[in-house]
Amino acid sequence: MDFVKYNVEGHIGIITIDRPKALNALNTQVLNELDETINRIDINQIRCVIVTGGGEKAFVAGADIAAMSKMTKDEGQRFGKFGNDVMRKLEMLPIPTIAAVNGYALGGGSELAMSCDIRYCSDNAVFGMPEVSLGITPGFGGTQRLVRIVGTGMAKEMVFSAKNIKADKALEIGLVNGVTTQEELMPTVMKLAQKIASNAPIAVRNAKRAITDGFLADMDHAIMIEERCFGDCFETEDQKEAMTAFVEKRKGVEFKNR
Ligand code: DAK
Repeated sequence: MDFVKYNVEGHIGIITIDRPKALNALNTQVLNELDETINRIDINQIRCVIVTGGGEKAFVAGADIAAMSKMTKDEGQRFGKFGNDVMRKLEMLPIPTIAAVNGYALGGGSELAMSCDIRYCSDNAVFGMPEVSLGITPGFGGTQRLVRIVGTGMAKEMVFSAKNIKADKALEIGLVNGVTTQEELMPTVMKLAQKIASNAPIAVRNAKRAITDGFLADMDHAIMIEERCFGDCFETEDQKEAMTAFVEKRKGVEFKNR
């Protein structure tokens, strides 16, 4: 792979969009490689995935404008559909995902970060939805995910004005969960990923499913989704062992993902 790196550290998978000369902009090749990388993630081993950008300036500075500038309508539609499919595949990964936003996250870059469950950023990060300034609408789910994360008023202001926001504002509006220095970003996110990975993997996956699926459902249906996810955990060895350990006052349960 030329532009997407995948490293595994224990139970953590780290995806790096690594095209720093173009500020990690997403062209068809990058999206293809990201798609293949997501397909390769072994969810029996990996319990949390981190997505970040190569270099020190950008997470992802958007879809590749040079490539898009020459696209026909059909090519634009295919590009948009494929990008959307990849973002959706990332969003629907059964295990938690964290975006470590280490610089510019514009357009498709913001949309990639928003396809992750959790976002942290460095203090040099810049978020924005500049699409309308380029004559297009957000096309990788930005109009839909931003509104669900920050609410309609703020999402509409960002999308209609194409104004960028800095890390402190992103924190204030809930677009990110935390801001660190650049040096501290990966250690902070790794620590969170390890904490997630130390919990019962099937329970974490079921909790992700309950939150994601339930969020889009009406409350009666959402509660049923939660009940199913909760009930399923009682078929697992990890639940039996964790609760038995508690009753027997044993510490340090090693979860088996079974
Ligand atoms: N695409 C292509 N190349 C890019 C790029 C991008 N988005 N962003 C940066 N680069 C390249 C620059 O062209 C430059 O290349 P060279 O000239 O060195 O060859 C290199 O990266 C370094 O960039 P700069 O020299 O511009 O660096 P600066 O520090 O001066 O400025 C910047 C950084 C991030 C403010 C600036 O690069 C910038 O404004 N970049 C563009 C940001 C942007 O507007 N991004 C959003 C793109 S719109 C669709 C679905 C989705 C989308 C579209 C369609 N369908 C449904 C069809 C998504 C759209 C978007 O993401």
